[in-house]
Amino acid sequence: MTGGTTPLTSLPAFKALGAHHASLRGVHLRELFARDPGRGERLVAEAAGLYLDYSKQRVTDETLGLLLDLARASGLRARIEAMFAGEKLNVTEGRAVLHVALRAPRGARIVVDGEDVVPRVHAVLDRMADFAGRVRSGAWTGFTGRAIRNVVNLGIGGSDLGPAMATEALRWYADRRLTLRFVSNVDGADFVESTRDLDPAETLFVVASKTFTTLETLTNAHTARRWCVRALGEERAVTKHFVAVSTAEAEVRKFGIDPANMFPFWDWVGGRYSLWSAIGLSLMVAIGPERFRELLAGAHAMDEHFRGAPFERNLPVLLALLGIWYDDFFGAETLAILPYSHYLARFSAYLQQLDMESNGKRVDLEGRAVDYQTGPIVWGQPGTNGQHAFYQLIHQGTKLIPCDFIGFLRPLDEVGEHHPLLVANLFAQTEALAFGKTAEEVAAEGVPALQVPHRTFPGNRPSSTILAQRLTPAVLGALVALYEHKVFVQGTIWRLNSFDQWGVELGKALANRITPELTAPAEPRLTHDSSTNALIRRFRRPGP
Ligand code: G6Q
Repeated sequence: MTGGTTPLTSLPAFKALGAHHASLRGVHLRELFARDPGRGERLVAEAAGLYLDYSKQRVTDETLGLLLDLARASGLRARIEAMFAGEKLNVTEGRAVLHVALRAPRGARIVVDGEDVVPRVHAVLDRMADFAGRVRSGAWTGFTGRAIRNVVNLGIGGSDLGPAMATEALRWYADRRLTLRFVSNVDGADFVESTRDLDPAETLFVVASKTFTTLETLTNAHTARRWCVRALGEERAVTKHFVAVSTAEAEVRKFGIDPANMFPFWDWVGGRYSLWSAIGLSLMVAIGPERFRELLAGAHAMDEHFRGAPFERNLPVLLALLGIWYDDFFGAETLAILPYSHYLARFSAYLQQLDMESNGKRVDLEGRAVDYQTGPIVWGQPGTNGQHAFYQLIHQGTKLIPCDFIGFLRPLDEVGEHHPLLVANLFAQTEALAFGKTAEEVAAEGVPALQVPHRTFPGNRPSSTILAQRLTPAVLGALVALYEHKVFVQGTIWRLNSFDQWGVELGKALANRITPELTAPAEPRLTHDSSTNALIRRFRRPGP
C-alpha cells in the first residue's frame, strides 16, 4: 500500500521536505507576505460552508507542492477510496471504518461484507427520530405517567465526548424544556452532582456503550438504576426510564433493558467516530430529528468534498499536511485548537480524543517502530478566555505551537457589541502571532530600554483560521468531519492504524487487578513494585 515498502523517511518527497525545511526555517512570515501581497487571498480553500485561510502558515508554493507529493506518494487517493468502499482498514481488529456510511443519504450504497449498510443506518435513524419525537412531545412518559424532562447520557470516551460536545455546541437549537446531562466518570461525584436536582419520575437514562461492558458506564448505569428504582418503588420502572445504545444486545438484555428500547450500531463504527450513529441519541432528543439530520448532511458534504476535491483544494488534506510539516520537520509537539465560540467549549476536548487516540501510535501497520513523529498533543480552550491564560507562551515562549483558530462571521444571538469584539480578538491574535512586534517598533513607542526585550514579539508563529457563517448543525457536522478526515490523512501518511486504541488496555487490566486489593477484608499479598504496593497499603489504612 502506502509507498510500497520504502520507509516513509526514505521517500523522495519526505527527504525533499527535509532539505526544503532547512532553507525555509529562517524565513519570517513577514517576508512571505511582503514577497506576495496576494497571499492572504491565495492560500485559502473553501468547502461545505467552511473557509480555511492557511496563508499565516510557514509555507511557500514549493512547500505545498512537496507536501502534496508526499500525500500522493503515500497512496492517499487509493486509501480514501478503500475507506469509502468499506475495506477493513482497521487491520488489528479486522474491521471496516465506515463513519461516512452513517451520514450517507438514503439511496446511497455502501457495502460491507456483501451487504449494503445504508438502509440499516436509515432504519435506525428513523427509530431514533420516532423515539426522540415521543420524548420531546411528552408522549413517552415515565413510570408514573409524567413526561420526561431530563435526559442523562451514561457513557464514556467515544460514547460521551461526541454527544456531550455537540449538545453543548448546538444548545441554541435545543428544546429548553429538557435538561441534558452527561455522566462519564466512575467517580461517584459525577453521578451525584449530575442527578442531585433531578426528579427520577421525569428522568430518562440513555446507557450508551458499544460493548456494554465498560466498567465506568456499567457502574454508573447500576447506580442510576438503584436511584430510579428506590425513588419509584418498582423494578418495572426501569423499562420506562432506561434505553440503551449498543452493539451488544445480549449484554443489554442482561442489564434488564428491553431490546425494543435498544438502538443499535455496528462494529464498523469506531467509538470516537460514533457521534453520527445511535450514540447521538441524547443529542437528537435535545435538538430534534431535523436538526440532527442537518448535522449529518453537513458531515456528508465534507465527505463528498474530501473524496472528490483535488488535494490542493481539499480542506482535510491541507490541514493534515500542514500538521505533518510542523510535527515532522519543525519538531512541534502540540496543536492548539482555539474556537472563538462559547458553544464550542468542549470542542478541543473532543478533538483531543479523536486525534490523540487515533494517531498517538508508535508502530506502523506492519508493527515496526516508526522513526518519525506521529500524532501531536492536541489541546486548547475557547477564546478569548485562553488569551488571558496561556496565550503568553504561544506568543513569547520558547516553543512553536501551531494553532487552529475557529470562528463565526455572525452570532446566533446579537448581544450589543459582543460579536465584533469576539471576532476582532480572533483576527488580532492570528495577526500578532504571525507578524509580532520588533524591538525597533517597541523602542519607537518610547518604551524604556529595560522593557524592550520583554515587550518584543518575535512573530512567525503559524496558524490557520477556519471561518463559517454561523454555528449551525450543518456547519458543526462539516467541522467535525473535517478533523476526522484530517486525522485519517495523517494516519495514512504516517502508516498508522488510526482506528484501534490498544494503549488504553493495560491500565484497565491493572485496575481490575488492584480493585480487589483495595477492598478485600483480609490484607492481600501485594506483588506489585514497591511504589504501587505502598500506595495500596496507604489506601487500606483506616482513615481518621
Ligand atoms: C473510542 C474508544 C473508547 C470507547 C470507550 C467507551 O474510540 O473506543 O473511547 O468509546 O471506551 O466504550 P463503550 O462504548 O464500549 O462503552
